[in-house]
Amino acid sequence: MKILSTQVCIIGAGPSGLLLGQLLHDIGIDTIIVERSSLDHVLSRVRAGVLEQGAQRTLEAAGIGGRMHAQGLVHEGFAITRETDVHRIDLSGLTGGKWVTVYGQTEVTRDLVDRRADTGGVTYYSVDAVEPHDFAGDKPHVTCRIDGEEVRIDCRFIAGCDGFHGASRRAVPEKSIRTFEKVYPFGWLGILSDVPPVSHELIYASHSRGFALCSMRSKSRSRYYIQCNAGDSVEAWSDDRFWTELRRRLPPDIAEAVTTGPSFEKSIAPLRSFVAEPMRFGSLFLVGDAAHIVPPTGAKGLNLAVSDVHYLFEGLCGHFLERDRFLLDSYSERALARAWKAVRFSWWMTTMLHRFPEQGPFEARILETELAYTLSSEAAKTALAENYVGLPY
Ligand code: RFL
Ligand code: PHB
Repeated sequence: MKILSTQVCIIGAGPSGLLLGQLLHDIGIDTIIVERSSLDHVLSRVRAGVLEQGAQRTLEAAGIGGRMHAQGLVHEGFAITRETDVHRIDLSGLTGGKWVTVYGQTEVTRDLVDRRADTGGVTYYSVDAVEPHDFAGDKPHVTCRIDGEEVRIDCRFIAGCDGFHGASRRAVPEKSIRTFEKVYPFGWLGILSDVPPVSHELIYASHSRGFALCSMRSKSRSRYYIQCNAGDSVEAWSDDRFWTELRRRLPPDIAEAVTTGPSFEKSIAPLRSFVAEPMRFGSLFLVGDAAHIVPPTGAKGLNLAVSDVHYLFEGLCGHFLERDRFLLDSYSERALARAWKAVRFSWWMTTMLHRFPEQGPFEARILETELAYTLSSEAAKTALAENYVGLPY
């Protein structure tokens, strides 16, 4: 067996793993990243689109602000439509000047991959059988298979950045972890198409036929989603069927303004809220989607992954550079406190804006009233805007 050694072994080269790896690498803390998928696969995944300012600052600190600032689109507000009405949420006006940036996760990942390559960080792709071991103590290791060869990576800490289906959380003994989960009875069918977005701001549409979202990746590339049944398959949704259904869920003047075209990506994402507690098990830390999942309605998943990385990076700096354990010891508590607030917000936005198949008439009226109240109250809109732009780290 080949033996490698590093200070922090990072499992997963999604945004959490690559970002943590870069921040540590830049201050001279040695890392090895092991990723199950190929580099091509990692670079082709289409996911999140909205970055909070706090997340942008952390990405800048990792040296990848350039393209994000040049190509990202600053959004100072978004619209919520309710059947035929349109209401603008003035994010900047309601939060004392804050905004979000629309810059795709695919681009963030590409920037991080390029920066790691430029700065000589080590990442192994297409790695099989990754498993963390002995993390109850302070000499953990990770075993895996790289190019068919069995490899053992000795390290001081393991960062489990391997997403919801990864190996890190699964390695934790059942008695040491508590999980909380809600699975929603619908999914999001999303498409990418090289057509100009219908509006320069995002539109979250609540409609009796179901939720829809008009988003974008650039001024010439649109990202649209519609709520679909949990069991739907992509094959059942031709482009024509998608565009027709999207338009039906938008107010007529907006529907008419939608430019349609062929989609080049189409996928269905299930919706789930999930939290694992704690986020630290001895020398193993869970980060990002490995520890928590939120439905995409609040645009929080990637942003939470970045705030986890921020807290863990501070903790690891304390440990390696200042011999101070406080921030590392409080990682789980700090990360969970912020994560639960985003879990609450994402659940609230999802519940308020979607149609639930099992909803009775009482719940339906309550949710209509929740939306009517939110759109008519400055206090409620302020709370919505404060959460949407991102709570402080
Ligand atoms: P990722 O991105 O899942 O990366 C985990 C990486 O680990 C690898 N891996 C393993 N590697 C080694 N060994 C194993 N056993 C492994 N198992 C897995 C995987 O291949 C992968 O490379 O988790 P990370 O880094 O924590 O990042 C989280 C974000 O990807 C996620 O939260 C967001 O995409 C969620 N999300 C959104 N977040 C936002 O902040 N704003 C949004 O607008 C937003 N929109 C979305 C979204 C997610 C969506 N989907 C597809 C669920 C829209 C959608 C449709
Ligand atoms: C996206 O552009 O993919 C996107 C935007 C806002 C959301 C979710 C996804 O709430």
